[in-house]
Formats: sequence, C-alpha cells, structure tokens
Amino acid sequence: MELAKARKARVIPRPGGRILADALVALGIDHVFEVPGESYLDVLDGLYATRQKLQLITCRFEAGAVNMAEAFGKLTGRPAAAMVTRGPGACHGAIGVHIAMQDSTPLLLFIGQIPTDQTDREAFQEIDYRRMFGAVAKWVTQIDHAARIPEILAHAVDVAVSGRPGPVVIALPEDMQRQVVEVPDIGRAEIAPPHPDPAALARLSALLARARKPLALLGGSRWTDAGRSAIRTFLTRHAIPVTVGFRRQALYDGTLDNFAGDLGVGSDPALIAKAKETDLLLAIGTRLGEATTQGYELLDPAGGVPIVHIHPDEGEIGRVFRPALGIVSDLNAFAEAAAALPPKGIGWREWTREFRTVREAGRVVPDYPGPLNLGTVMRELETLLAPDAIVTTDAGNFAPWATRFINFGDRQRYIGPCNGAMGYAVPAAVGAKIAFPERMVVAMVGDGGFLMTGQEIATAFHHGVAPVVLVFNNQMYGTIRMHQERHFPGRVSGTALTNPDFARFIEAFGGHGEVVTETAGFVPAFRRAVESGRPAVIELVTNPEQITTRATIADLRRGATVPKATAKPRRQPAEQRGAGKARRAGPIAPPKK
Ligand SMILES: Cc1ncc(C[n+]2csc(CCOP(=O)(O)OP(=O)(O)O)c2C)c(N)n1
Ligand SMILES: [Mg+2]
Repeated sequence: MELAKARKARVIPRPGGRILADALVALGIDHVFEVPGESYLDVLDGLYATRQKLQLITCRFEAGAVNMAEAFGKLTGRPAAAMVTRGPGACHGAIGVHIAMQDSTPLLLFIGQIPTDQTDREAFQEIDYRRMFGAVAKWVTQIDHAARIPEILAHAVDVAVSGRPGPVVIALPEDMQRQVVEVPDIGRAEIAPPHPDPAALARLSALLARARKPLALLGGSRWTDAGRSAIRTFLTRHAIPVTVGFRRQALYDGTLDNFAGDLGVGSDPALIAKAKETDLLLAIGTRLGEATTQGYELLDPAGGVPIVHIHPDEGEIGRVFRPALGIVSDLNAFAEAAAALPPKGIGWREWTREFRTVREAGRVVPDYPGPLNLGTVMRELETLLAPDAIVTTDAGNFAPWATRFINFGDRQRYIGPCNGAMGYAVPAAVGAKIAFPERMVVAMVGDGGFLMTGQEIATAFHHGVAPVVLVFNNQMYGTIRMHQERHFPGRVSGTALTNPDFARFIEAFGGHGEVVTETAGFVPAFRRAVESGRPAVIELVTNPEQITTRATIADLRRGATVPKATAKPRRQPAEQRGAGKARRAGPIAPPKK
C-alpha cells in the first residue's frame, strides 16, 4: 500500500506521445527507424525528449525503415521499433511486417492513426489496421487510451520476442497521443524461457543411438552467442553433419568440418540428394517451410524418416511433417541441454565426412565463360571479409553465388529475407551498420533489387555509417527470367531491365563507386571501397548468360519443361527479340567508365 502510494507520487502527468517514448526506453528499445507523418507528431515530440536514450533514424522510404528495423532485430534478437504514418506509410511499410513474420523476427511497427472520433468514416488515410495486418502480423492492436500505453507496449514486446518471435503492429490514434494522464512506466518482466523436458532429451539420445545417418537442420531466430556456441558443441561432439535452412547461414560456423551447406533456394543438388538419405533429421529451431524443405519434398510428410523437431512454438511442430519427437523449448536452452548430452558410439563419421566432401566439391570454382568469374570473386571475398563482418543479401539469382562459394566464419553473420522479399539488402545493411557501427557490413543485391530500396544509402550518409554494396548487374530480373526460360524458352516477357550507371549513382550521394568487369578487378576495387570509409557501391558486370551458378540460359532452354503449345512461339514482339542473346540485355546499355 505504502509502496503503491510512493510509486504514484512519482508519476507526473504526461501526454500520450511522451508516455510512449518513455515506455520504449523503459522496455529497452533503443532504436526507432521512421519516416515521419503528421499522424504521429506528438510521438515524434515525445522522442525529442528521449533523444539521449533512444536513437531516431530518419529513413527515405517506409519499406526501408521497416526492413532496417527487421534486420536490427534479426541480428540482435531485440526488437527495434519502426514508425510510419497512417494509410500510405502503413502500406509501404507492410513488406517489413511480412518479412518479420515469415522470418520469425521480433519487430514493433507503430502507425499513426486518425482520431478516434473519426473512425469508420473512411477519413483521410484511414485504415483498420487490425484487418489490414491481421493475416500478416503476429499481433495487431490499437491503443485508444493513453493510460494503457505502458501496459500494451510491455505486452507487445513480450509477444514479439516470445515463442516464435514476430512482428507486432500498434496503431496510435492522434487524439490518444495528446491525452495527458498520470501513469507509471513498466519495464521488462523477467520471464524464464521454456526448457526442454529431460525425458524428451533422453528420448533424443535414444533415437541418436539407433541412427546411422543423422542430419541436423538449423534455423530459427533469437539465437544468442552462447546458444550458437552450445549447439556447435553438441553437433561437433556428436560429429553430426549440419545443414542450415534457407538464409540461416548465420547460425553455424561454415569453416567447421561438419558444415554441409544450406537447404534453400538454389542449393547444391548433390547436398539435397544426400540429405534425403538421412535416417534421423534433427530440425533444430527451423520451421519446416517450403524453401527449406525443397517444396515439402525433402522428406515424406507421412513420416518415413524420423524427425526430431525442436521449436519454441508447439504450433510449428508437426505442422506439415509428423515428427517422431517434438520438443518445445527455447532454442538457447535446448542447445545448452544438448551440449551436455554424452555422445554414445558415433557410427556415422564417414557419413559426416561425405557431406563435407560434397560441400567442398561444390566450392571448387568452374571455368565460367566471360571475363568476370563470380565464383572466383566470391572465394576472394571470403578472404577479404572481416572475421566479424555482416553480409546482408537481397532476393535474386545472384544470391547463391555467395552461399555456394563462401563458408561464413563463426563470428560472421549472413542474413537475408527468408520470405524472398526483394529490396531488403541495402536497408538491412544500413540497419546492421547502425546496430554494429564498428563492424564491416557488405550488402549483396541484384540490379533489380538495388533500384527498389537502394536510395536508403542516403540514410547511411545521414547517420554517418558506411556499408559496401555489391550490385550484381545482369540487366534483368534474372530469377524470373530463369523460370521463364524453363517454361517458355526464348519468350522474354517483362524481365529485361535498363539500368543507370551504378557507380555514378553512389557518387552523386558523395559515396565511392566502382565498376568491376573482370575477375582481376574485384580485389583492388573491394579494398578501395573499404578504405574509402564512405558508403560504396561496387557494380559487378556479370554475364547474363550465366543465369545460375550451375546453368546458362542455353542449358535451361535445352532442359526446359515446355508446355507443347508454347514450345515454338510463332512471333515475338520486337522489343523482346534478342534480349536473351545480347550480353547486356537492356534496350539502352549505358556506357561504362
Ligand atoms: C518485392 C518482390 N517483388 C518481386 C519478387 C519476384 N522476384 C523474385 S527474384 C526477382 C528478380 C530479382 O532480380 P535482381 O534483383 O536483378 O536479381 P537477379 O535475379 O537478376 O540476380 C523477382 C522479380 C520478389 N521476390 N520480391
Ligand atoms: Mg538482375
């Protein structure tokens, strides 16, 4: 009673906008990525008051802002906040919510909202966010009373980080932001994470003891350094071959002898074939999603091969594939418990060695046609990356060049959109560099993805951080062209691009630009870019014929799965004819320096 009185005595009246800013600070949120709007002026004013404790990052596009916040959450395990205006801002920002949901990343998205007394008139920029984001976010809410801000924000953070982490969307009506009320701040609760059941661990040991060909598949989010180290101890002590799910390279040290590569899009067919031979799959933290399970065909969903599925959310276990054993647990807690399991008679060392042989064979660089061998460039980049470098990737056919040829080290982090969203890499690199200003950050992006959100490089300048961006220029939306050539060979439709001079683009911002046209040019260009200390773009002028790391366009046409009616097109539009043959496919190829 006395305590309650004393607590109340310290509370001074504050407007909602200020209460919100203070609530973020009390909950340990220290970064807000935003594009401003008149719908949340009072919150911006609240953030002015807390500017010493909470960094406000002003972005150029809401998709960029939310992607930055998502990358921040992916790398740190702590949610960042993104703030956007109502209607248009919310629509632009929605992509980041989709990424955070599919990638299980903690995120808070705040949206200014029309005043409550205007609701349902379709007021200016009005949207019902519960309906709009209901199918995309982990939780959507609206705060109608300023007195409820601390409570709702504390719950929002708990929801974002707990179980399967994800995005929480919070709408903030204008009038609520102005209400002046007396309410105390609320900090984080200490919540003990769910630990694995000892009986389930014993069962895991028993399954392992019977296995001849175990295989680990790592995924998920909010792994801590201690958790990663513990899972490495478990997997190396048991000599279990390790794969990672789609774009989850950050979870395992690729230089270790039991790292076998990634199961995702563009993965090594030899690895996929070998993985299908397993007699015990340990799915640790990963969702058994479409990309990772090769269109749900990696294993028999009816349960031919026993699966042990460890996941923090019981709703993910058995969703598609029936496991022999499901373990609901915090991943770091599971890793610690697993590290303590004594290995019993490992009879699969040869099996594990075979995986590494497959991995290393895949990394041998073929003699690709054309002056710029991207395989060699990636192997060189592997040696140039700082030991704790962060690499962000976009979605596109360029991406497997890195994952095929680079074994990322223990302290390096490779992150990308597991939901396959283009426009991620550049904002993610800016977010990464803001989270870890002292670390080298390299973005990898296609010419298509770069012009979606590449302008967020302006945000890097504004906040004084300098990522290096590699733009893989094949003058096309290459991934879609690949599918086109498989299904409709020679009929190039809607996938050719005309590009600007990327080096001059970054120079216009005051950054460092390079154009690399041949293999020998890459190492000095990368060194100059890093040494410049400025945001940099390195354009890699690639051979458009080399559509994947394993196939040319001609290969695809030869093996195309063509519906008969479309096998021999009668006529192609002039604009599209020859687009597949030209080295630079766009109608206007800008001169190169
Ligand atoms: C936001 C978004 N729009 C469209 C797509 C469909 N898509 C997937 S990859 C791709 C082409 C990517 O082109 P680019 O960035 O140039 O990379 P490339 O495949 O040529 O290496 C497209 C259009 C997508 N995944 N995300
Ligand atoms: Mg491209």
